[in-house]
Amino acid sequence: SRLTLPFTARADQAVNPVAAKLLKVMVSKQSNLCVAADVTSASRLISLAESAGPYVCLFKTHIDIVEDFSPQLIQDLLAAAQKHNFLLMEDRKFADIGHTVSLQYSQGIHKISSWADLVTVHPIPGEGVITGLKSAVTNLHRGCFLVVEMSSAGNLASPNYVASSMEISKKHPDFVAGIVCQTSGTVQNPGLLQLTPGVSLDCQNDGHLGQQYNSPEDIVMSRGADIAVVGRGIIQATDPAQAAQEYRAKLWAAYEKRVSS
Ligand code: BMP
Repeated sequence: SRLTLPFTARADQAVNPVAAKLLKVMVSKQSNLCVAADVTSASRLISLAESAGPYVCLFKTHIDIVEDFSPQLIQDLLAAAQKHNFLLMEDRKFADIGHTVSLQYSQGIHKISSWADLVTVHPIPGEGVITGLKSAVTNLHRGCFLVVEMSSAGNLASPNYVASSMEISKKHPDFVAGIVCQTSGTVQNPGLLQLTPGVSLDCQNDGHLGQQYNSPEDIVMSRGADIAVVGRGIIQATDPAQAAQEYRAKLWAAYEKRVSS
């Protein structure tokens, strides 16, 4: 099954080329850690890419929170990604009709499709949200993660919603690299990656803001994460490089335990 098959074997089963590439990066860096780079200045974003970069397979941005965004920032991010061998994911959570998301993906000041290997998408609009994104990127190696379940308290993803979302993912294996979800039964296909946020060594939640955290072991062993997303656990640490190293080691050990069980 997906949970016990090693990443190396799964890379051969991935249909989306970015998923295959990501799996290979994970194996070569021994990292199933994605850092959520939720910082609001270009210099902090780049310094995080430099400090956490060696320990992550994926660098997840919310590019619209950067106060001093410029095209140079994208050049710097791409250079860091190449230097440290990680992929870039813009966590845009597209959630509109196909035509609108095709513009949001490729136009505006951020021109996301020109640099982000991966983006996140809410399946709420139906299949058109994916066909819209695909229509903006002919010939580029791009992919998306479908957000089918969220980590936040009281989120509205019912079992029905999750099941229908997975049906949508099956129709677009060329573009869907993986699934953002919280439970291990959701993703069966070994060619798809499960990305799971809500990971912390120190906290159970973030107070009244709704985030809910699990430990690295839980997220990989019980909740089925292939890649764990860590934001504040790393970026608010006194030493982000050291924190990234610690999360990477714990998450990779949990993955090795999972595949050997
Ligand atoms: P933190 O580890 O600081 O709580 O950050 C989690 C990150 O993952 C944030 O960037 C958030 O946007 C994202 N995220 C999440 O927390 N839950 C989800 O269900 C989906 C997300 O993308």
